[in-house]
Amino acid sequence: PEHEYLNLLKYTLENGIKKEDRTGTGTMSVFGYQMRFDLSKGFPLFTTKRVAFKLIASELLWFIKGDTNIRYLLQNNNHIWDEWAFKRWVESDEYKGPDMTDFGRRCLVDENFNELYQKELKAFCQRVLEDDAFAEKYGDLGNVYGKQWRNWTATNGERIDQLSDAINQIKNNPDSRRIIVNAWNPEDVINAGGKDSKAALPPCHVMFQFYVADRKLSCMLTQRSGDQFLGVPYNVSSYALLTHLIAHECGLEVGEFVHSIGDAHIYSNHMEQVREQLSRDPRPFPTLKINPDKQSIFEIELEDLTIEGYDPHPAIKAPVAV
Ligand code: THF
Repeated sequence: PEHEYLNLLKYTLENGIKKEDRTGTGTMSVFGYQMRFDLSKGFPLFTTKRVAFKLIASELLWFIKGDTNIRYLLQNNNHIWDEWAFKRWVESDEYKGPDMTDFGRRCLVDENFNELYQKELKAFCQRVLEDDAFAEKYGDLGNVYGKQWRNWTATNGERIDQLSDAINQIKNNPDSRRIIVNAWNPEDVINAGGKDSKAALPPCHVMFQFYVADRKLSCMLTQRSGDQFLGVPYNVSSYALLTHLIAHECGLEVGEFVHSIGDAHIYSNHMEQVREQLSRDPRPFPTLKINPDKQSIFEIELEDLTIEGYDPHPAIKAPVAV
């Protein structure tokens, strides 16, 4: 099961092409790769390095709520989206602190700058937690996943709740071949990440589709870009969790999670970490328990989710490319 992922890492080391990228870090990249995980055989939370289930779960619950403001993540001690909100803040006209241009790269090569950056980032997070007006303006990532899943704005101004629609289809029209949630809104993607853009980042997981057969729910994710070392372990567990939650609500068993990635890359500053991870032997996947007293995915909270039997190898640190 975990071999699906380890094989992707190996395949990329052996066949990947050196490719520059937006962040300036450099990658080894392959194009078009698919992995399959049978969710009935254990919950795919990788074991060859420790992966923080709590961070994955709080991020997913944040999407499900339709929230796009990192305040909720910070309240749950989740810092995986900080850099993208921080970027919008330091590029705004209101920011008057030390120059943070290109902070993602500079903090890796300049220890003095890194100290300054860490301090500035910490102050930013603190302010998002404490200052409502500031949080509303600068904690928000714009039209990212939560917005598109729950609150897509149609051209006539009406709102579309794609996630609820998908769940209703699974319940009432399970043979449908149109059970799709699409996060890629071309209008919002224009200039995404740039100054005054509508979204801090164009979605990496572009769309997902559900499939019901034999009373089992399967999910396929189409991802345009996958950071194999940091992001992909999160993405796999996140969509596995989403599939479990929806199956739970709909009274179905879980089937497969199918993961298709367009540009699947290993960043050049993750190579040693990948080799270390590949030297380790995978262990059995853990199991997921969902509080049986809650049915709707919109009621589930962090405390309702438990992972049992997780015995991973130690975590492996790596810098994230912004
Ligand atoms: N950008 C890049 N370059 N990679 C990504 O994986 C990524 N994401 C999201 C948006 N942009 C991205 C953010 N998701 C970590 C994990 C997921 C992220 C961002 C960062 C990360 O650093 N994880 C560490 C531990 C973090 C911690 O403990 O705070 C890890 O070791 O797993 C992909 O959707």
